[in-house]
Amino acid sequence: MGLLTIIRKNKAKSKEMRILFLGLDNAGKTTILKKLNDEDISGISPTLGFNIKTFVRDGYTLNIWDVGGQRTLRPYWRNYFESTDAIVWVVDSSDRLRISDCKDELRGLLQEERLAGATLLVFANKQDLSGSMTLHEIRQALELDLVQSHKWLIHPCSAYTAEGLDSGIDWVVKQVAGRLYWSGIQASPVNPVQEVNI
Ligand SMILES: Nc1nc2c(ncn2[C@@H]2O[C@H](COP(=O)(O)OP(=O)(O)OP(=O)(O)O)[C@@H](O)[C@H]2O)c(=O)[nH]1
Ligand SMILES: [Mg+2]
Repeated sequence: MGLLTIIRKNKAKSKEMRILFLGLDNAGKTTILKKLNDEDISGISPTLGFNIKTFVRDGYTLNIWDVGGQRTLRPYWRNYFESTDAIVWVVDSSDRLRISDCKDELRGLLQEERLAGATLLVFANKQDLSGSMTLHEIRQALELDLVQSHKWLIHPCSAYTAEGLDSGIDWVVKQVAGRLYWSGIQASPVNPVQEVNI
């Protein structure tokens, strides 16, 4: 029995997925997760370590790791890479000043060997703010069209209004489930970018 088959079988038993929420500080990672869990989103402080949240979606257990994004904490991100099935990269769409930093950090992440097979969702958060960057602007600024190493999608959302959150997570679950649990799944084209306007 091949290693991949063993991994698939073990994962299939538990139907678990490990999802890593990363992005610059203030992007809205913790707020998104609290909103998804119907928790109060007022008074959230910067994450200094990490939070873990567990959700059940479509019969899959999602173990989500939300790691603080402050510059001094970023060297510790690598401690969370092992066995990651998907990365959710959260972007503050109103933060034009740091979009270049955001690109550099994402680029570094995508070069990590331990994240090689992971699906990538880019959440363009804070779309409720007027003047926030459009999906097209963020896609260009992050140079997403150059990303061939990971299956990716950029998706607009707002943790305040909840728009786009469920549909983004649903895409992640579908992609990971397709890769890990459905045997004989038909391969879909690389990087089928869908843009959903909210
Ligand atoms: N307008 C608006 N503000 C948001 C949204 N999501 C988060 N915020 C605000 O952005 C700030 C940062 O949110 P956090 O969830 O703490 O950001 P984070 O990415 O977890 O930050 P770190 O833990 O430092 O990495 C908070 O003041 C939130 O209220 C959103 O969709 N719209
Ligand atoms: Mg946080």
